[in-house]
Amino acid sequence: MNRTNSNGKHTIAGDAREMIARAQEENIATVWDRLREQEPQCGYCAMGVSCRNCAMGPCRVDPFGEGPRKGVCGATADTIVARNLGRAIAAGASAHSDHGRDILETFAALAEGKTSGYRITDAEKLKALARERGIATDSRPIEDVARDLAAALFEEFGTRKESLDFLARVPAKRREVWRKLGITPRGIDRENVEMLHRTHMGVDNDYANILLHALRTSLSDGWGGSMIATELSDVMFGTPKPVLSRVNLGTLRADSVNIALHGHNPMLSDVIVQAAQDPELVRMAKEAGAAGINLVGLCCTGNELLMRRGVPMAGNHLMQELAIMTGALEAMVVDYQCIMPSVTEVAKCFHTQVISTFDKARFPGAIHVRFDPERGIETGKEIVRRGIEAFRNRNPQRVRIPAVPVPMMAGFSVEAILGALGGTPQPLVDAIAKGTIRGAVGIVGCNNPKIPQDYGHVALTRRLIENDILVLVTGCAAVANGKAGQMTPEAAEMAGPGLKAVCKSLGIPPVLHVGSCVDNSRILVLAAALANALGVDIDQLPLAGAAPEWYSEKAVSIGAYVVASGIFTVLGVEPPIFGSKKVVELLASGLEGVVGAKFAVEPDPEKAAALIRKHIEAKRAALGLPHIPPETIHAAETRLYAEAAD
Ligand code: SF4
Ligand code: MSK
Repeated sequence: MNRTNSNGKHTIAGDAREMIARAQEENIATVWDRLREQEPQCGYCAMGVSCRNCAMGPCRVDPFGEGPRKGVCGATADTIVARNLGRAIAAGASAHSDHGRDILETFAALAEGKTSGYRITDAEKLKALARERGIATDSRPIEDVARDLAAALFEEFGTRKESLDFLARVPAKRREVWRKLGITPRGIDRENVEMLHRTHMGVDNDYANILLHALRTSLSDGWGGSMIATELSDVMFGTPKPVLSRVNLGTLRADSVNIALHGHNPMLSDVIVQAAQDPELVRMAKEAGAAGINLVGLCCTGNELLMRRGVPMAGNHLMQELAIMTGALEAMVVDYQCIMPSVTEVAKCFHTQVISTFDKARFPGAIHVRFDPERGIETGKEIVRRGIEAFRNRNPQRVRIPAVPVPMMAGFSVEAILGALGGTPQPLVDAIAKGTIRGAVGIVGCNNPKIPQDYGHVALTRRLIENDILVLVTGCAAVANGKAGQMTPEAAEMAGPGLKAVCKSLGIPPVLHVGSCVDNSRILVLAAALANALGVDIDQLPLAGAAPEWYSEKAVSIGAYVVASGIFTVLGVEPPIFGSKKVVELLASGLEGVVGAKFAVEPDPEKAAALIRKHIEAKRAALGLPHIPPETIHAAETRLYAEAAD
């Protein structure tokens, strides 16, 4: 294959550029090469008007020209686009919620005393979760409370309830919006199964009705499955507190056994962190000639470990192949989600062992070490031992570590943010009311090779903080900002005068790392707390969301639950909906009158920043707060990262 030689267009990150150059030298295929091989990608699929939901198809309809206007069954472009979007949301919501259930199963086993390597780290949070559900906590052994809480949370997945328990956190006005629309999320599994049922041939053919249920399905993720994952991970592994760490491929060490923890679920990776400190294993590593055992994170498993344990972060989504290309990685331990099947192919060019760990996520070419909570610590040790053995096969001539790590601060759980504010959201409310901080934006989601890696995240974030807008980040957006040096307390210097003063007085960065992608539930909780403090609905607040480089179905679900919760959201990558004018109109306009928020699509982060600023100032005006007239806000003339984006 003729490899691309335009790595400057692929990424703004120096470590990535160097490794892409190595891939070209050594003729190793990467995600960018495979994207180019796929081009031109199917226009019908890109517009969302292809359907293979039954064996009378596959069908594709032509919403504009001479081609067929309906599928074999008679489905129109509107129906097909809405069905495809609904199925994508169900897949994303299922991924988050199945992750949540896996955590819950381990938590339930812990409560029964059947695990090894796990403990209740935040008993206060466990009790608070129990009290939210009316479970008695006084004078009871913590294991009993945990058992009752686990039973109550299993019920959240079922079919017999009218509403999820976490909805008690939602402002009453928002709950009423959902009740009137009939989209109050009930059981998590129920909404997802119903979404698949409705999109079967010959069930729900009304695009608007399909999309309403898609919102309901996404809400069962944000206020259900994802929230369970976040809250129980905090209980078992600790509620994050601010922590200083490092990021980029420079976190790999030439003198150490390097093990990367990749995927999304912290259950096994957390015990691997414990195992890597085992004196016997450290001794083994030294005997093999290494200075020690160095763990690094990739993607959201990395974010989980960074948030709670300060484990350094090797990179985000598009770095997974490139981390192997350093020649310094002994093992890549994968759980699930966002792990490219290609990693086992790239690993064949080096000494790296790819170790899969979940029976539901197997990778041909990987070694499988099965996760079992009853043998957590033993499994963790076995994996570390394999990494040490692989170190003996390392070829030092092949090691090329391309960067010096950049410091970054993480660990901003809702509890940590409120703690920094003195225990209540009031100081943040006051700062927003005065205009010192204009508003807050959650920038979330992935990397996508269709966009220069990190460009969307970094440029949008920079523009917002310059304009006194506090930015909360999760997932790959957080890692991108970390690599760009925008996540240290010193980065307050990059912010506008108001935000800078607040950050300096609190010793925090202007860009707060809130966690992994299930931890977008923390952003919902914080938004609800702000709305409750002001006695308004979430859609009245000067807030916005953005997913500048999203790629996954999970991101579609996140975007949907953020909008359904009342927060305007800007996407940097076009979703496959443009084959239906009606669907586009509903999502980009009509939803505003229904849930008080809508989507926009804007690939240029400079223009996205202007859109978001206008929105925030309009919300400020509606609340009677000092504001800049939105019509005076335009995209910046000069571009910070224009060179990389060209
Ligand atoms: Fe074609 Fe209808 Fe079957 Fe889809 S459901 S593949 S549009 S016949
Ligand atoms: S989803 S944010 S690619 S890891 Fe967590 Fe995956 Fe990154 Fe999206």
